[in-house]
Amino acid sequence: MAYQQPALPYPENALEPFISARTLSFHYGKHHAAYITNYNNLVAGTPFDRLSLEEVIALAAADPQKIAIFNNGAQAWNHSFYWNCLTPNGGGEPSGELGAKITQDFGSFDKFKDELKNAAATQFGSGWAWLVLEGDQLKVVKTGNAQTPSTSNQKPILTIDVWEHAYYLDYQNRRPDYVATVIDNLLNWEFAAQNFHAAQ
Ligand code: MN3
Repeated sequence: MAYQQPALPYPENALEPFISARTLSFHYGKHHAAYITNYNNLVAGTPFDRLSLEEVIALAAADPQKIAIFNNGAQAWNHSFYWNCLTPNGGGEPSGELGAKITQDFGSFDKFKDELKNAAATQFGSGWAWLVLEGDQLKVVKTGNAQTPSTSNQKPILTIDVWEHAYYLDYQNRRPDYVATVIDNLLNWEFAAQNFHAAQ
């Protein structure tokens, strides 16, 4: 079955002034859409066609001959997840069980933010910075290119896309400014809390 691109959970201009409508237009409308088109073309007529995107990602990750399917499929999934990690009037600090677990595992919310910023800044080249649950521990990890935490037995809670196409129109080379702005103004802690609850 073809994977359908999920609708953006907000209008393209909803994240301004932090992420422009122009960036979202290219990022959602061109980059994400192209990964999905490529993925659907690659799996069409193969046994993967009958599996879910998540099932295909897990199988393709273990087979070097399926690298193109993995790259396009994982990028399709990573972006669908990323759109939900952002929300207008986001940012702030999570409360409830996720807020308490972040304090327990990182020492404080500020220490968690520093780790996330550091992971995003030090991911060399294209990739992603993540908050994940591994076992019963929250961790900050970074992945290169299309890599996604589910293939490392980590459950994604939150992510920030640090490919240049995510920020270059708005921030040019200033990736740390984009990451700090996203953390302070756009992170969707309600979505993260749902992921954390479901991951346990
Ligand atoms: Mn991207």
